[in-house]
Amino acid sequence: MARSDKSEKVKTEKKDSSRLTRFGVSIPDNLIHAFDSYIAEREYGSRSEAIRDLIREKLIEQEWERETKDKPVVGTITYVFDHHKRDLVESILDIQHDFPETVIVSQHVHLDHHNCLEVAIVKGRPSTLRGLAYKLKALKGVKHCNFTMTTTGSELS
Ligand code: NI
Repeated sequence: MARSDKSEKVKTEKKDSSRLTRFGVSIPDNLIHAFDSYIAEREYGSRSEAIRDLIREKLIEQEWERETKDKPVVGTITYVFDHHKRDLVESILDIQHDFPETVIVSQHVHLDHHNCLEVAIVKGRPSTLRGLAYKLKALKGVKHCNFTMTTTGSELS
């Protein structure tokens, strides 16, 4: 890092009188290396700055979700998982069966010898869709899970 967290803290405190909280985070080596590359590509001054932006992004997402309330939306849940974990495949199917009205279609692609990718197209209340995405993401062996929401189009002119 070009600038240490400590110097950044002092600088930010001068600029903005709001109090800063420092906390420790445990992250696997490979994840922090990838995150540092992400930070370098976007020319962030520090990890703290990048983490703050990511947190803001998630909070804005949540706010948008709250505003849409019960209006149905459509979305996609994309996840990559380890094909060799047989229980995992069963668990994914079980979760999808718990949401029969929500999952419109899911498409499976065999990426390589170890990995599978699935895209589920989903429709329903934002909270339901997010709940489904969280369940899939939480499964051990799901390496990546991305959830996007969009409008059903009915309110677009
Ligand atoms: Ni497969």
